[in-house]
Amino acid sequence: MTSRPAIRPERLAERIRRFAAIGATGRGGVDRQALTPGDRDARRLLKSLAEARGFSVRQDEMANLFVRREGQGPDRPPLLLGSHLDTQPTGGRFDGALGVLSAFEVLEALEDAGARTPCPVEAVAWTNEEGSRFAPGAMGSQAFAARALDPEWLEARAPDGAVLRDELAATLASLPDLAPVALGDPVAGYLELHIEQGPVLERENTPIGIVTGIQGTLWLEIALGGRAAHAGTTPLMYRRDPMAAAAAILASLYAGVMPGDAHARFTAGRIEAWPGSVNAVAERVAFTVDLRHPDAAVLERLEAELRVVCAREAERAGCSVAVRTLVRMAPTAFSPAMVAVVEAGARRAGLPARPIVSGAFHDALHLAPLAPTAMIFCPCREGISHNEAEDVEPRFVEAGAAALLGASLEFLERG
Ligand code: HGY
Ligand code: MN
Ligand code: MN
Repeated sequence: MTSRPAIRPERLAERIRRFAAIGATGRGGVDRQALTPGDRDARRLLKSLAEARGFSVRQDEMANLFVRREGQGPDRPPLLLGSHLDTQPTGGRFDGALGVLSAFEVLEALEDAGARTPCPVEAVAWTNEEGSRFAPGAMGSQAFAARALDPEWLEARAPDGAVLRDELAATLASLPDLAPVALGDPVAGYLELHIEQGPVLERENTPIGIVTGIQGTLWLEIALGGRAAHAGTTPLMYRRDPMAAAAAILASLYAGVMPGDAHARFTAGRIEAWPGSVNAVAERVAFTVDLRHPDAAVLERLEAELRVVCAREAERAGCSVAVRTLVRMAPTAFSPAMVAVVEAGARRAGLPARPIVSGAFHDALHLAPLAPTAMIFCPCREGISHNEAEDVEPRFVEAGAAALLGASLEFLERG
């Protein structure tokens, strides 16, 4: 090693600005949803930055994108650093991108220092982490860990009508001639830097969260079927109104069931009515549920209570009800050895840190069964995320990247 690898904060800040411009919204956020032209533009930019530094770029059949810096043992499994480049429809500049660009910054810091690493180090951008355009979320990392795509995913339709099969093919084709990576290729270890997306670290003015695990996540679609009717002539007692059933279900869950547990996170984020006419009782109403909890048994109990409420209120309204599971992710604990690497990395960078459990799921959840895995959090302003106002103080961006570099060096030195 000719010099100590070091993060260049201004270079990283400039990268974050360049990527935030791809899909920039008028309110300071980013709309760069998975497998859209904007997603492809970001991938092309990452590839060109990588090739300018002599790194190799590869992708697998789920379009997960790997930027590789060779080590002394080219056949040894790589240390993977990464996150995602896709965003929510009204997302922020840092959710996902901070992790991918800080991972790239670590590769550059190693390259700048002429560092010789025992194994390759790769920055990875996982496909479709958000899951808002095509469910489930964390699709790319899930396929990588399962060593296969779920064929059902290929038929998934986005709210704009696009079909995943076509969008994936277009994305793969947008980076022709890349060397292939097999899904599930061996990985020596995985580290992910991400914004906390909650208020804890900022409130404590702690620059680094040592993420010990991720809470459980359940996504459901509740579909209610009734009978379309005239809004003006049909008395309420003659109706079979799925909107009335949905309202009763949501009122019962928001006001009754969920407040009973301080750790429960219940969200109905999307609701659709068909035919959607102002003066016709709906025939069908469907809404999504995102339910989370750190305790698997409690999550199971809350799901059971939710299903009872759905059946009861649908019956009261004379409607049918179908509950479809879109995503089921069990609570995950990261490997203590890798958590210790993150702790040592923060110490090495001279950064105050504290343990924390992630309320959001991340690609690290799927890597955890595959290889020693852990995450690093940095604070974001007022914990706001999945919102165009998402923001991170420059000092926390620098701290996060420095902790990622520190943890990477710790991991590489422990061999
Ligand atoms: O929903 C999540 O937890 C992730 O941020 N996509
Ligand atoms: Mn994210
Ligand atoms: Mn997100």
